[in-house]
Order: sequence, then C-alpha cells, then structure tokens
Amino acid sequence: MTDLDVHSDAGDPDRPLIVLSNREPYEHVRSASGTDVRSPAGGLVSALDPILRRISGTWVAWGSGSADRATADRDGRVMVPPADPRYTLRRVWLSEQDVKGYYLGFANSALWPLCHLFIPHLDIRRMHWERYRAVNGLFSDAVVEEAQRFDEPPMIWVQDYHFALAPAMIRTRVPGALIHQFWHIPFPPADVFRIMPLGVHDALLRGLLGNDLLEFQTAGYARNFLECVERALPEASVDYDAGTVELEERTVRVGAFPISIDVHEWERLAGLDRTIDVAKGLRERYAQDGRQLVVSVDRMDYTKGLPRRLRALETIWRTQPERRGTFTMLFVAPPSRSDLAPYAQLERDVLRRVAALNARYGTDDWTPVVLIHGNVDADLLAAVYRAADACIVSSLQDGMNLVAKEFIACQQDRSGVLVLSRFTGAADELEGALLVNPFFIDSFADAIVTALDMPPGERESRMQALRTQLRGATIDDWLHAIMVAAEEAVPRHVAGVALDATALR
Ligand code: ADQ
Repeated sequence: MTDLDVHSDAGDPDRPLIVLSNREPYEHVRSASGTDVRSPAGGLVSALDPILRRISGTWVAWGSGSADRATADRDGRVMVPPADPRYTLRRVWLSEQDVKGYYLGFANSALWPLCHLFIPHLDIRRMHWERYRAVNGLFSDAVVEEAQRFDEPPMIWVQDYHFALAPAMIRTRVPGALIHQFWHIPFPPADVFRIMPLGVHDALLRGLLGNDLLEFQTAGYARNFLECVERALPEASVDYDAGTVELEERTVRVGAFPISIDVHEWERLAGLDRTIDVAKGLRERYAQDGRQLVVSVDRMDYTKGLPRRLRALETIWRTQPERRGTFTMLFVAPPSRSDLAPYAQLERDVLRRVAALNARYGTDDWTPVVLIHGNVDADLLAAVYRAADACIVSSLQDGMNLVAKEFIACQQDRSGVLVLSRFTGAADELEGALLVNPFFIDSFADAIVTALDMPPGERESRMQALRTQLRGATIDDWLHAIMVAAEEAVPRHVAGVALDATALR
C-alpha cells in the first residue's frame, strides 16, 4: 500500500487544503555546487506532503533557506517538490528582528518554557510579544491571500505554538473556512498559564478559539486548555465531557489526537541489510563480550532531562562498581536553538558532565558515554535503535516524544527495553515501557538497572505489546482521526450564512 492509498479517505480531494507551519517542507540552500534542496526529517512533512501532492493544496511557511528567495517568484511562491512540482509552497519572509522577537523570543523563550513548566527559564518581553503578534499577522495575510486563490472555502490546518493568534486573525477574513490547529507541545494547567501577562494570556486563548477544532496530544492537555478558557473568559461556556467551548455563537471543539510516526517506513529502514550491518558494527564497537548498549536520541533541549539522565548513570557507576564496563551509553544529541542562553548553557553542562563521567569511570577498553553531538540521518538512527538493548527517554515534560515510537518500530528483534519518562504524552498512550520519574534520580537509576537485568522473555513480551499498540496507531491513523473530527467541526454559521457541512465535502 502506498501513502496515497492510506490517505485516500483522509480529507476530501476536492476541497482545498492550506497548511500553515513555521518550518517549510522544502528549503533551498546555497551550496558549493549551486542550490541544494533540503527537507526536514520528521513525521509532519512525511505525513502531509503526500496529501498536498494529491490535492494540490498550499503550504504556507517561513522561507528560511539561503536560496529560498532566488527560487521563489516575487510573491514567494514556488511549486514543490522541486523534482516533481505538485503543490504550492508559499514562503513568508521574516527579517532578523522578526526571527529574534517571534521565533527565538516569544515562541521559544516564553511559550515553550511555560508550556513545559520551566518557569525559571521564562523570559517575557513586550517587544517579543509585539513581534509575535505582528508575525502572526504576516502569516495570516499570506494564508488569506492563498485562500482567495481557491473557489471553495478551504480547510486551513495550523501547526503548533508559533501561531496561537493566527486562527482568530484568519477567521474573520476567510468566510466559510474550516480552521483547525495541532498543538504539538504540552498545554499547561491554568495556574501556570496565568503567569502570562493578563492581556497576553487572554489574547492567546482568544486566538486559539478562532479554530473550529483544536487538537492536543493528550486528554490532559485538552482539559488544561478548557480550564484556562473557563477561568479567563466568563462569557465562554465550557463542556468538559463533550470537549467544546461555546463562544460568540460558535462552537470550538477540543480533543486529544496523539501524534505518531510513519511506522511502515521506520520498520522498512530497520529491516534493510545495510541497517542490520551498521547495527552489527555498533554492537561490535560498543557492546562486545556481553556488554550492553543503551541509547538515547534527543535534541539538546532542557525539557529532555539530559543532565538528570547523566546523573542517574553516574549513580549506577558510583554505587555499583561491579556494573562499570557492563554497558555503554550511546548519547545522540544534536544541538538545538543554540542562539538562546539556556540552550547554550545546557550544551556546556552536558559536555562537561560527559567528559567528567568518562574521565572518572572510563578504562582503556571502555568509554562509558559516547556522545554524538550532531545530526544523524534516519538510516543511522534506525541502526542505533535496532542495535540497542535499552533506550532511555527522560523528558521532564514532552508533548508526545516520537523517539520512543521510532525505537519501538525499529526493535524488530524485540530484545530492547524502553525506559520512558512518565511525563511524556507517549507514556499516557503506551503500555509496556518501564516508566520512570526523572526528577527522582535514585529510582530512575533503579529503573535503568531493572532494564539491564530484564530477562529475554519479559523483554520480548513487553516489546511485542508496544509494537502491537504502535501498529494500531500510526501517523496515518492520527491524520485520519483529525480529518474525521475536522469534518464534524465544519462551521455552520459563518458571516451570517448557515452552511451545511456537506457543502464542503
Ligand atoms: P521534539 O521536541 O523535537 O518534537 P520528538 O517528538 O522526540 O521531539 O521528535 C524529535 C525528532 O527529531 C524525532 O523524529 C527524531 O528522530 C529526530 N531526531 C532526534 N535527534 C536527532 C538527531 N541527532 N539527528 C536527526 N534527527 C534526530 C515536538 C514535541 C514532541 C512531539 C513532536 C511531534 O516536543 O513532544 O512528539 O513535536 O508532535
């Protein structure tokens, strides 16, 4: 079955689709040989790109590549994929000040830490907020222009926390549009969300209520959002059981739609001969003579609990000297958002801790922690996951965590154990992992030891259970569930016109 077959029932091929996201699906960059095209790795692009190809929709995103302007027309439009042009990518140009204020500033220094309960990292500045609002306006203008190119009212699918204001900005200007949004990160409890300055707090909620449907990773995050609305907007009527907000004669639906991965593709990658060879090579290098291989894969982000993971390992090697040399930790952690102080500081902290651990416990034939501080392509990641005896995900808060799912998909031998923070969306959804509380270092260390000592039979039965659950909830199932819910959320009273849901089908 191809991707296209899988998606054939997700969305109506006749109705235009406009996707809005911060990152673009194809980025043109200058290179020694001229211009290269890059596509970000990750589930979102691989899930949405086939649909846009099929129905010739439009993707609106920030034109971030060094050759993006040169390859687009004067309105910022370029047909993609470049090798087989099928749909429009509409690029929005941002100035350096925009990137600083909207992206690095409000999105990543205010919303990101707040939603992940990292209150000390919160840096709220008026200038950042104003820029965030202005840039949401810029992207909304582009969406409205693109919507006007279609004859039918489009479906507009907004992605993530970069665009909390856009839905309300777009709504009044595109009558009949069906607008919905997927929020990839946690949504905090009302008591935390109200740390945002009053005007900002209410504006964010009203912006999000511009959607017809709002999709969160878990039921808990959806409930948090509803509580925020109930407390902040007395004129709104919240129904927790139905998952709806009634406001200004409109109904906004709110629900849980846990994101997943392209399971088929990860299984295919993990099954390739060359992946098996690379996995074998990794084991020969790091896990010979009965030594085990433990892996972790995450962006260098303070929400991922990297220092705590290193502290748990240190606890094991310090308190149980007999375990030194019995396992190697392969720590894949590419740099992320290094322009921001908390990230630069984290990077220094992790490098220092790894060096200290290796200096203290390493021997001539054993390096306790092998750090890969860079991007790794999906083939190599599949080999890392396949080679592992255990994978540790130690996020302190994480909307879902796709690494956990990628590990499961690649564990075709069913011999690896997933050690998973209970503060991930994935822990809410999956049964079979060893759940840990990364804030409690001693029990975190105990869980790693339990994973290392787990007998083959239990490893297999847990992994089998995880694999069965994952196969029943792939990225295609996620997309399908969202498209069905979006159809049900078609606005019925827009600009005074009563619309029949079937009119948009
Ligand atoms: P992230 O915080 O980026 O995503 P995650 O869900 O784990 O976290 O996704 C990371 C992705 O990056 C994975 O697909 C992984 O393979 C890839 N990756 C990690 N390290 C890499 C490396 N060294 N080289 C190349 N690729 C690497 C946000 C939210 C999550 C949510 C996702 C999707 O924070 O909670 O699951 O969006 O909604």
